[in-house]
Amino acid sequence: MLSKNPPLPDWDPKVLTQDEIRQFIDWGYVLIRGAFPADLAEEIVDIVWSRIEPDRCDRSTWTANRIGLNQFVEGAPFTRVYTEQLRGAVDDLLGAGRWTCPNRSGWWPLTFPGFAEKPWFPPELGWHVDGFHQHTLTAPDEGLLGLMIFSEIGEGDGGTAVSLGSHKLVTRILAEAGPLGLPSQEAGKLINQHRPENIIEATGSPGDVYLCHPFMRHSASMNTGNNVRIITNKCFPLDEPMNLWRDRPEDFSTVEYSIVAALRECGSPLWHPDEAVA
Ligand SMILES: O=C(O)CCC(=O)C(=O)O
Repeated sequence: MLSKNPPLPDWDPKVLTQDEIRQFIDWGYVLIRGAFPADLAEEIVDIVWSRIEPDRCDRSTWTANRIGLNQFVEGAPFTRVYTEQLRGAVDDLLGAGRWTCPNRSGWWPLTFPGFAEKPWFPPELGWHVDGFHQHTLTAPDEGLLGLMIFSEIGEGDGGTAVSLGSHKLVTRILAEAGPLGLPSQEAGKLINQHRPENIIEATGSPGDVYLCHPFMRHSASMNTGNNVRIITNKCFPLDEPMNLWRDRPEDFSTVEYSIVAALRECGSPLWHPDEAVA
């Protein structure tokens, strides 16, 4: 459910609707359907298959439930996924001119069918917030978590499990840690003292992109479907640390605003910028 108050700043989003921006602030994600063309996804999937050992056409070679292709796919055709629509949506969340469009993919976690049976259930373990950087409220390292979908993912097909609204818990934990924040492992331990709530599966079609809050808890899930689940997890870093102390509400990016809103909601104090080390 979307909250009604307080009213959003006087933003002029390029792609997202007011409801989508409100959803991002409340629940930490938006889903951009058809953010890039499905035939481009197919072209890139061919490249991914050519770089891994399992054979696309020979199921006997699918011997693990999960394979991570740690290589980036760089340059064209990959760069064509950053369509005007996708770039506009990222602008709406991070602020135009505050991030640089990447020229490559993220890593590729692939999950294979045949290792778990229906019914799908949410993972018990593996919940985390991305990034090995020092986690602070303003760190620029992970501006957005992008889950970019390259295969058809229905329910139970191994879509990333995402704990909606968890950016608020993580905001509180990082606020309590103070301006120096926490190393990623420490942050992970504190976050994992809480059970993940409001779990959804990141389902979708080739070309869909989930743009998630940088503090979003998520975890890999078992593929109980019939097809290989292919996504790239693409981080969209910021050019500079976030600024949570802007004078005019409309100057905040949506992500900055969501952090300030979460602090207000949980009653956590925001330290002074002079103390902040991002
Ligand atoms: O495989 C997935 O669905 C999630 C992967 C993940 O958690 C990550 O890349 O951080």
